[in-house]
Amino acid sequence: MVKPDGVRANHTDAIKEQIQAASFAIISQKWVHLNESAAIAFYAEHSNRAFFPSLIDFMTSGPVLAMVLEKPNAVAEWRSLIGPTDSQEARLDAPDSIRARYGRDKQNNCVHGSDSQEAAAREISFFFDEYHQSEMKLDAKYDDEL
Ligand code: DGI
Repeated sequence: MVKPDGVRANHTDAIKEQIQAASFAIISQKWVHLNESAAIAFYAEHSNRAFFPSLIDFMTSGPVLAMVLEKPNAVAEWRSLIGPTDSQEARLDAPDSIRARYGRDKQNNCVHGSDSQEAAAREISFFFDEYHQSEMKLDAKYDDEL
């Protein structure tokens, strides 16, 4: 997922170029504007953390681009391409990573990546199953760019 900060700063095309250069196939993609209940559901595992309210504000602040990426060992390969959670740490440890290049800090880190096969299955279903669509405001205004 390209998060609201990455979309706002127009990094989506550069990120897609990095995705393709790393030999991922983009299987599906969709613009979505998460509402509060959708953002809370997506990050439910962090609901007790002090940063949660700020994370929800951030994740609902604008549209995101959700994508299904395919490649052997895709979960680990994508996590490696995006770099550490904290963009400042990423600039030190993984300077070519997406978060190092386009993120700002721990929260405004530009992209999301599922952290396991199970999370990937759950998150793909979250964004792409019709059942969940009523949870989110779809952002159709960018659709002709896909
Ligand atoms: O899987 P990641 O996105 O790399 O990291 P995560 O699952 O630990 O955290 C999910 C998101 O929550 C992360 O991308 C940004 C936010 N977050 C994590 N730790 C902090 C944080 N936000 C703030 N403001 N402060 C944190 O310490």
